[in-house]
Amino acid sequence: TETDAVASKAYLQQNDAEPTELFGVAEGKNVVVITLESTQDFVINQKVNGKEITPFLNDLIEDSFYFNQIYDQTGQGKTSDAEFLIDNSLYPLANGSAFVMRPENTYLSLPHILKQNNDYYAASFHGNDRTFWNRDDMYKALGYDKFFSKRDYNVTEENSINFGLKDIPFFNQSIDYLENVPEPYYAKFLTLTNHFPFLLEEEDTFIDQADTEEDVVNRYVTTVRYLDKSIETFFEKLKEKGMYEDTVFVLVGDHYGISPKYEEGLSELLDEEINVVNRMKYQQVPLIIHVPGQEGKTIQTRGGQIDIRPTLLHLLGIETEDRYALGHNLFAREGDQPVILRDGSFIVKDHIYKNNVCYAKESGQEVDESICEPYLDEVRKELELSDNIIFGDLLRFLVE
Ligand code: GP9
Ligand code: MN
Repeated sequence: TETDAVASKAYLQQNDAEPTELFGVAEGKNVVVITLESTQDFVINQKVNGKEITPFLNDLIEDSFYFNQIYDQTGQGKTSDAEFLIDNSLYPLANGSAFVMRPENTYLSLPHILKQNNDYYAASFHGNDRTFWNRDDMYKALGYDKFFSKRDYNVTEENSINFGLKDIPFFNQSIDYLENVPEPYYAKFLTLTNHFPFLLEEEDTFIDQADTEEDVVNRYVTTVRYLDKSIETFFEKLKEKGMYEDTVFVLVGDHYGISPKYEEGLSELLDEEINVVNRMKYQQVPLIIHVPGQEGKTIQTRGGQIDIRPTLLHLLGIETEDRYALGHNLFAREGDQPVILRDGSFIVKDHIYKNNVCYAKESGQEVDESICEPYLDEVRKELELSDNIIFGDLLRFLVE
């Protein structure tokens, strides 16, 4: 009801801390978001048989804000949940995909905010069918002006694999469209090739497979390497066309690639034992924010995909006070706020909480529940509030 909406409003507004010296450094720039399909943070700066899996991203990180403690907060909605988190700074649903279940809602999403502030044009680019994850419907609610989907690309048997159009031709063809998109723009690119079961052709293989007991893990390395190459090509083309300087880039892993079923292979690859703490670490996804001309920095602040929007808006110089977000600006995040995963587990500085058990990160051992207890209420309240907003369509009461 409207009363709930007003009550939520107070909570949602209490979020953001002090402005930092980075406020507005990317003001007015175009925004390019790239979701890195199934990319987990462990691939960054990781070598297999002496070769980097992500040489381009490793270089890019040197000149970027690289957040190396960011957790995957998606649920069953996979890529669509990652998009939901980025655009709304709300949690996805506990069951199903909000894209499929709540496309009729009013959202105060990133495209709407950018439209209001600087008349940004919003476009999403993806080589798959437009109905997948109900994107064609949901994008209207989220405020996208344009969705370039499979029907807009030249998709042939040669340039496709697995789910569809390969990432390199995807970026190549996308650039021609991007050139004609009105500026400033918010453009979101959803990559696809690095998707389970991680299939790749010989001609696209730039690194040897790993040699663990799990073929899935062995192949994963090669498809991540291909994704890295596709981003390199994209950046090269953007530079050639003079479309690089005026853009802020956000690259983020959408969710895990190696499911618990194949974790033995991962443990072999990384030479780490499988325990609850390492498992939680494998839930981390890379978050790279690249502002051309800004000095790079690795930032250890803990966070999740929900924090991307407030962090980006900070760089764009857009006040977040009235933005109804559950995320926090990662440049200013203070104290020991828990990073909350959709299943109710959470991570704080020295502890993690998973399946109703509290663990010390350092030892991996179970500790007394009273240590995690002080966070439980906040965690429950925050997930509940997010669900109430979505199921009650509460943001419709708050639109100015
Ligand atoms: C398909 C893409 C991949 O369009 O979103 O699907 P997912 O990673 O969500 O399984
Ligand atoms: Mn995905």
